[in-house]
Amino acid sequence: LGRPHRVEGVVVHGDGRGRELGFPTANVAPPMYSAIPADGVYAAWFSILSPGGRSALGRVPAAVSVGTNPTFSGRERTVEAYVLDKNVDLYGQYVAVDFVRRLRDMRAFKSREELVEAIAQDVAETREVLR
Ligand code: FMN
Repeated sequence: LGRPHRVEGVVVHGDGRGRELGFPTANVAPPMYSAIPADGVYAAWFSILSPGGRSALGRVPAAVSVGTNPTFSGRERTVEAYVLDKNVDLYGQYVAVDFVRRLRDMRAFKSREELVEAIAQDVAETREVLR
């Protein structure tokens, strides 16, 4: 494409599990007919498109999960961004996710601990990729 694929949407409330896992995510609800990348984990650039939001955050790295959260037997396919190093309330903001690189498949882990370990690794890789 010559540029990263972008998915835009409003940040909505998820199951609230992410905070508990130590990796709170912004659940992005894209409009109908959006082209969502295949299930997996990605390094991406995250930005706020709402008026005034852009200056508040700029473009920041994010580790993004696309899938049904099989570890928790989820059914709904979600696009969830863990925004690195920023602890800001993103609910209701119109945001953009620019997918830079696919890191791995979405997996059903045997325990939360294994999932948390994998996400920590994803975050480290995201840092490397977007440095
Ligand atoms: N969930 C899985 O079931 N399998 C995965 O491999 C997986 N990888 C993830 C990688 C990253 C970088 C992130 C941020 C999340 C990943 N998740 C994965 C999703 C978590 O299960 C999800 O963020 C958590 O359950 C919180 O969901 P909630 O926002 O609906 O509360």
